[in-house]
Amino acid sequence: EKKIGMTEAWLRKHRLLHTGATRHPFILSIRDGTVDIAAFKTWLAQDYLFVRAFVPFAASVLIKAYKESDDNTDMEVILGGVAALKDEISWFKNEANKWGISLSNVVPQKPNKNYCGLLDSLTRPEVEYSVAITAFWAIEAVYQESFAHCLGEGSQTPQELKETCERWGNEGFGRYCQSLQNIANLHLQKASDDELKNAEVALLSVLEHEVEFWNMSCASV
Ligand code: HMH
Repeated sequence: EKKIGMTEAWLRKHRLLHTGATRHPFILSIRDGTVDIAAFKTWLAQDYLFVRAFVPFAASVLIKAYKESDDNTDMEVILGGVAALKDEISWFKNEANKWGISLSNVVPQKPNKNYCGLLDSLTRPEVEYSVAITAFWAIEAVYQESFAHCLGEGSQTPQELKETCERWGNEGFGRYCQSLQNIANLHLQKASDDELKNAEVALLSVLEHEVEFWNMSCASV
């Protein structure tokens, strides 16, 4: 029998917050087909800015993996994630075009600025690898779990939103998130009490900012 990892234990401990981030009314409205398209467009434009800010954070995690991990498959998993962000940015531009949104005029809203501020603080060299990889995994996993829910059994997701849901809800992205979680668990096993505290706080911050990000998208309509 396999002992559960630290990340699974934390998600159980903070179950309400985790559910709040992955089963938000915005996501539930996509899944049941009642989503307000204005909210979706706000989310799309704001998330484009978020993903741009996510790139330097991802790069900082890559640097930490290179320097601090004795297992070089860590770096390759993260490199795959970093490389995929180039395609993701192109996807956002193309999707915005389809919806008639001009990305050059988008102004980041407060919850987005706050979340990008968290990314920036986690980019600092003094942030331990175990803490950074925990946050990195959580950020990706919230989207994976949220959008996979929109594609699951009985979902009524509108056709024009299915591609968006597939982007994060597909099985390959699910396996990638699982790899990140395994890496995080391995490093948390070796972490000091202080690091563990910091990693748990980082996970909670990510979940809270994700809820605020969804709230922001809904509040725009
Ligand atoms: C707000 N969280 C937010 N945007 C994203 N694109 C992801 C997570 C996944 O990378």
